[in-house]
Amino acid sequence: MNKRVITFGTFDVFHVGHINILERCASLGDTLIVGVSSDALNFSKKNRDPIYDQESRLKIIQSLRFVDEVFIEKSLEKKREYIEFFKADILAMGDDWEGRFDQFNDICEVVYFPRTPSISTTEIIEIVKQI
Ligand code: C2G
Repeated sequence: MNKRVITFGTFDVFHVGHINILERCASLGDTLIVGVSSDALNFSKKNRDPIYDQESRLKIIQSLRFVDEVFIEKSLEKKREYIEFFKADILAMGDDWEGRFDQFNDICEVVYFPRTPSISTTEIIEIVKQI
């Protein structure tokens, strides 16, 4: 059976932590689907605009060889709809979201991977600001 894996993220200022999680997600199945947070969703979560706009972030994710399908995630509340629409067997996320998506266990397997230590978009922005 073709196993379909779905994951979500902003993936702003793309870095190796993003690659690691996407590679891990891809290793769980045959098809990897990635929901990229819209600019508006990102603003509502983080209270700032992303550095790269949603079309650029989508294009970067789409160009990765282990990513098969991409779409813009418009609302955090629509996870169940997205999982069903894309017929995902597995939802995988980094463990900063540990426990937050367990409610979807009734329609798919929910997996959390450890975050890559010592790298984040926020830290990169802070470092660049100081240069
Ligand atoms: N990540 C990671 N290691 C890092 C940084 C990020 O494993 N050092 C993972 C996160 O755990 C997440 C993914 O990379 O699974 C994307 O991270 P973000 O771009 O920060 O995404 P976020 O804003 O958490 O959006 O619906 C959920 C949201 O869209 C997730």
